[in-house]
Amino acid sequence: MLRPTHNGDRYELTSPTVMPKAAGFLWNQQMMIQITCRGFATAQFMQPEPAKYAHAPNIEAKTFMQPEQNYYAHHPGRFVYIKDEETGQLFSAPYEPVRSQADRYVFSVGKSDVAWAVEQNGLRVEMVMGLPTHDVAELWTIKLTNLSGRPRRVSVTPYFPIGFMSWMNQSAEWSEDLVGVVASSVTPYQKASEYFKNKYIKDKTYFICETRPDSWEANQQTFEGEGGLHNPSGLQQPGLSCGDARYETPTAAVQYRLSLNAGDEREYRFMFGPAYDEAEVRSMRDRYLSKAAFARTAAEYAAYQDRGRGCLRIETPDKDLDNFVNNWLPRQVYYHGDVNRLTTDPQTRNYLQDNMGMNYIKPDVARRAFLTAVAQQEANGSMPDGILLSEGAELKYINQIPHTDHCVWLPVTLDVYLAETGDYGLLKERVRTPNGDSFTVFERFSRAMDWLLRARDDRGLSYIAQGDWCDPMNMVGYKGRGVSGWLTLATAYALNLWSTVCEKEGRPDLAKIYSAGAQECNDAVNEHLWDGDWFARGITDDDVVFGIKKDPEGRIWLNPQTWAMLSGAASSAQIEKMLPQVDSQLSTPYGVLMFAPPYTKMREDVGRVTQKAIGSAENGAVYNHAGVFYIYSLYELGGQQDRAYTLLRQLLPGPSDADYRQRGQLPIYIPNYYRGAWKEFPRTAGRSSQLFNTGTVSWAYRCFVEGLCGLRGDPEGLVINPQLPSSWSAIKVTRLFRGATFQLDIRRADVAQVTVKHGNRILPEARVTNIKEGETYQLSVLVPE
Ligand code: CEZ
Repeated sequence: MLRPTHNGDRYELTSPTVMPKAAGFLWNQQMMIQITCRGFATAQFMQPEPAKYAHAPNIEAKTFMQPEQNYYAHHPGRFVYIKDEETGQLFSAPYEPVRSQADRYVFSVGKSDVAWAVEQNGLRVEMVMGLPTHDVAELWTIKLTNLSGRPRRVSVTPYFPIGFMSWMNQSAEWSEDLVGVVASSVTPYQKASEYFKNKYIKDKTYFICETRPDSWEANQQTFEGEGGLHNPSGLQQPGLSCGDARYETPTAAVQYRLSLNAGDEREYRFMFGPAYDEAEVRSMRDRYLSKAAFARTAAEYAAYQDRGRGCLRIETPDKDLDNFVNNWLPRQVYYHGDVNRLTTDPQTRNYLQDNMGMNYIKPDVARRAFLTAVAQQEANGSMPDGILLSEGAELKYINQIPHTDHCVWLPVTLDVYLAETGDYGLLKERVRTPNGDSFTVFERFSRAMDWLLRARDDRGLSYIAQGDWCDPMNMVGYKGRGVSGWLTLATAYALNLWSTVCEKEGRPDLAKIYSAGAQECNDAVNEHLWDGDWFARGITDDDVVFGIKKDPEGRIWLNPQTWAMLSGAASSAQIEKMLPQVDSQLSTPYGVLMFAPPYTKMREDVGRVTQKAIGSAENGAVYNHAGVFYIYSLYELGGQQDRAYTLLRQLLPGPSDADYRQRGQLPIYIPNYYRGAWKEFPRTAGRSSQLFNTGTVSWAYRCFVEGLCGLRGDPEGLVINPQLPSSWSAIKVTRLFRGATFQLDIRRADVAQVTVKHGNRILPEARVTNIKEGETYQLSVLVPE
């Protein structure tokens, strides 16, 4: 049903129905497309705000990328109808809209293209979609082969619906000159000022053909007619009717009528995308629409993807895990660092964490991101809710709601930058903000820490305002008094990390202030929020402690336990109590729950998180971002390699067929959540959100690099401390670090501590210093049994 192929470069799924939402995705810095095994697609491009060139058939809401999107017959997609013109038999590839069962079906997701091969009725259809590296367009190859061993008369009809473009103005017509359908629209607006903003945006959608078709249709209704998409009226004629759309819903359908001898094949190329005007379509056509240009573009795009390979290769007893870590996880990390989730105002915490992952791929990008972020620091030292990335960008959606955790992420993510690069020079850079103040990065971080210390109540607990890491926890503190236990602990962790940097930078005075601040936070949490076996989540505006034993819903939350371990608030006696509680109350076969039990009704002193569907998203799902914080904290704690590995493995679907079916997702990315409510609703538990935007991935990669493989940088070198699960006796690792290559053979042995041999020499400690760029280090590492 599902298997990795081509050395891990691709995943193949052999059914369009067992995991109907299974999808692949491609992106470049201007666009993203997610396409399912059945041919449904969601694409967006930046101009500079996210926009679409293929729309739903009705007016769509503008929103951020959503989990668990639903697909329906008229959902935008990329399809081709194949009709036997002698018998009238009709099918479509990849599967929609006709939905007839193929004799052979393969959905093949690669890193740099998505492809299908579908055989039915003696014909094979192969479809491949690629993207250019720098432009917005889809490049499609559709190939038909006659397998039936006899001559055939068939029609081939690519159908690329364009959908409802605009209530102000939409139309489409055939362009003889461009050899394709060009649809035009005016993005709806009302304010005169919007006119000037929209004036140069790409309001056209084109579908152009390398080979001139015999007929075409640009009008959705004419094409579909009374037959419906399963059997469009347009396909019951001797040819399409070559119609246009005049303030009617546009579509792009083109038809080739063929007589094929046994074994004959035909190959067609198409482009689909947005444009400002016809001249732009023309230039796109000239640049890309030929066999040679497709091949060149595919090679360039593959090279672009290859630049996101990451810094780690592993060979472990778990081959599926190796495949994911070596091929797909760094790709997802790269995607986040490369495009910032295709928004012009990423949430500050997302921006910093996405760039945290980029440290393992392109640290110079992460470095610039720190400078961009602190250049938007407020005069009082706090960080804004979102970081503006383009001229004219505005804070939107959740970024208009005050969240108080953003400063925390500065030292937390800097920690990885410094560990990877050792570049403390970054701290000396001077950065000016629009409000006119000018400080070094070091000073800015200190000011952010000072703000965190101030933003606490007289108990020493951090105010939550309308949310912390948990976006929809918006009513714990909306009256101005409520506090977050998690944030207080995260503040302590951030202060401790920053204190270490201050020490290293020759500022023991500041180091002392921040570590004393951290201690104060930890003490406050222990005094007010320890509930006997675990830490509470917070205290509401009306002084109600929540996330405690007596709560029937939202009784135990994962984040406070995790961060109490990271911050040092939890003593070993407390940890011994907490971990079994997490195991028994929060673990599921699909990973660890963000909290339990889920809320079944609104709690007005907690907020809209309690109104989300039971077991979905933040309402008690296996919310992987929270899960991976926990995994990281287990590796940090040490001695927890089995708990950590089990959970790390659960981030990823598989390897059993039953698990793939239940989650419904290919193991090529980690989604933001799997449904929770494992006890309440086992039928839907484990179901993937299919949303590959998530802060999980940078932490997951970090857990593999620094935790499982135990290869973390320090100012002078690389520290080696692998934490293999007890069922493994050996692994092999290749790690790129500061320009050098480390090849490690790691095995268990009868040693008291980690022992590293370089050549014939046993190193005095499990650490390599004086690393030389360009060098390859072959190390054999022994870890205690
Ligand atoms: O958003 C994520 C945020 O991008 O939720 C995380 C948060 O830490 C991330 O920064 C946990 O709350 O309800 C909402 O408004 C939220 O926006 C979430 O739905 C969630 C989105 O699903 C992710 O795109």
